[in-house]
Amino acid sequence: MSEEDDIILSELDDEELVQQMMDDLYDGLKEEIEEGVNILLERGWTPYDVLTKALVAGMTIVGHDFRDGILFVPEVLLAANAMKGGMAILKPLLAETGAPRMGKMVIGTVKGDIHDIGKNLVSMMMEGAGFEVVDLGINNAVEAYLEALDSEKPDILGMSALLTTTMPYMKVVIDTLKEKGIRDDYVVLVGGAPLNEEFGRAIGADAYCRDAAVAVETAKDFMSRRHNQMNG
Ligand code: B12
Repeated sequence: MSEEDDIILSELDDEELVQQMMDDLYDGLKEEIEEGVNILLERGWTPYDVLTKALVAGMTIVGHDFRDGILFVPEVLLAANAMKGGMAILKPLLAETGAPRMGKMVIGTVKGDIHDIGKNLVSMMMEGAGFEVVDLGINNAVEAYLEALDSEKPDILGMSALLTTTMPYMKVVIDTLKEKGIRDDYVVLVGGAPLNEEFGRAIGADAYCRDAAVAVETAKDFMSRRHNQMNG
């Protein structure tokens, strides 16, 4: 490689570095992403800003080109892998705010769906806000949710779906909770790119959350309402 091609990440200013990180995420370069994350943190960026302004912003570009048929599954997997490398560095930092214990959440991606980046982000942000999170991973059938609700006794159930073909499964889970007479024991939050508020209402969720920050705010809101109810 010639010298001109060799980009030294630490010599770029913030704006150039973020731009380069978006390119590196696009190219699935995990080590470069990890290095970029560390440089931004050393420069005093908050973990949340690194997450949203570099990683999530970069993944949005990947998403557009995947949709438009410019990128394909193998490339997107590499990008996702690079993103996870960066997220692994940020996770302990987002969780170490020492926030008081807010409540407990069980979260999982629904059956047939293996997308987990958004779910993982929600888990990280919830932990950072003081929630205890039990992550069931991907491809969860209704039985897996029921088992976890029974054994973990959370306040909140979170479900994630990224495919229009898997999002209806959330209704299967909620309907099963209704049948068993336990629907109102939990605050049910749903999320994922193809969902919207109307869908959340239609399937009987308590709320649809557009992103991880909204998920945290919504969860806090419900917890304080629950708390007031118990005291009132
Ligand atoms: C990365 C990716 C993949 C990776 C997943 C890697 C992984 N470990 O997750 C791989 C390559 C494996 C993949 C596979 C497939 N994918 Co894909 N994928 C994506 C992509 C590009 C990005 C998703 C992502 O990570 N976004 C970044 C995160 C941060 O955002 P997010 O997931 O939306 O999460 C945020 C919010 O939605 C919300 N949220 C999410 N979950 C939850 C849960 C709760 C409780 C709450 C409160 C909030 C919340 O908060 C999150 C953080 O802010 C999207 C494009 C897109 N626009 O979404 C396509 C996309 C979702 N995939 C798509 C498709 C079609 C597929 C495949 C079917 C492709 C194929 N032909 O094989 C397979 C399906 C596999 C399966 N059975 O699940 C389509 C779906 C189209 C549709 N209408 O259904 C999309 C939209 C791309 C497109 N436009 O064509 N994919």
